[in-house]
Amino acid sequence: YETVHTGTGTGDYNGTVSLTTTPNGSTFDLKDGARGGHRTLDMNQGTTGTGTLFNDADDVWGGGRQSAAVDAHYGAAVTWDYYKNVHGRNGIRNDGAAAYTRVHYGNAYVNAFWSDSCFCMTYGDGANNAAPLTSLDIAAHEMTHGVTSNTAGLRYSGESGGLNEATSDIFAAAAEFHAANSSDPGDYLVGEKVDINGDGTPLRYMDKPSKDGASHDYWSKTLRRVDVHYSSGPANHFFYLLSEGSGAKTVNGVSYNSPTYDGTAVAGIGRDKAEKIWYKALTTYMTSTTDYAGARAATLSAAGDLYGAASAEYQAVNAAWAGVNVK
Ligand code: ASN
Ligand code: ZN
Repeated sequence: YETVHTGTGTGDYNGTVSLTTTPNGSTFDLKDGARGGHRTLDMNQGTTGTGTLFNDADDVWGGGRQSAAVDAHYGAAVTWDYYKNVHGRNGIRNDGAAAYTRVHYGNAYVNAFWSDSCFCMTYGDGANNAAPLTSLDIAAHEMTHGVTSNTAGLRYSGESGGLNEATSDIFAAAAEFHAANSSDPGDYLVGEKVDINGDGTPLRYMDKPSKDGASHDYWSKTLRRVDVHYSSGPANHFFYLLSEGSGAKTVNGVSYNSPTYDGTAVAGIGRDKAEKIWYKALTTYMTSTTDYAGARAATLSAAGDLYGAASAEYQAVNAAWAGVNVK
């Protein structure tokens, strides 16, 4: 029989955290019976198959090969809890079933990805196999690709691809804030705990996406031809403006300065409401071919449903889209 057990683990990015594990004889498997049976497995630098389920003698995890597993297992749990507690969503497909997680994929592989075909998330170990891409926001980003795939199904190219990517960045930030982990407080940055660029900078910035040197801050006709990780910029920027408003602001010790397309100031409505609006838009109004104009319409419909078409929230959605040149 299986029981839900609570162990502890120390990985690379989250301090010492609780981990939900499963007793296996006198040992413990890295399997989360409280969240659909989510398992974390060791690819041992390989690139095929499902890998080997992590197992530990004393349920105190971390060090060596276990560190990346601790972070990824924790990241999947906090993302599961975010969707459950905030949106009432029971797992990626809303059916209570878990995906699984593969860590130590490939040799010095500097990426992480979601796959519909395995219904699983996979993480490389980064440069020199020394910087696993297993931070909380990256885990939430990849798991959210599964949610998007099973809801709106935003096609992964053109403007819908940018919206797909932005959805992963938006809920990565949201899950990070929700987890309230003191080693990785919430922020509007993506990948800031993993030195993916090699110079200490985050991978993406939601307040002003162009700070990464490639993402677009505003919608334009050319956006449809831009890589989806850069055409996500205007939607990430919309979400920041809707949450926090334009101009200078410090949140959890991180300073932001968010511009608008024509310089008109935008007032934020708070992250909680912005998350509710994006989630409802994603799960009820967006489809595989939704573009930026469609995302504006979807979020306005969602805001209307949630707060009324005469509400300040509805007007803020309109203003935040104007702030990124979607009118
Ligand atoms: N890490 C990337 C992502 O999740 C992998 C990809 O390009 N799909 O966006
Ligand atoms: Zn992505």
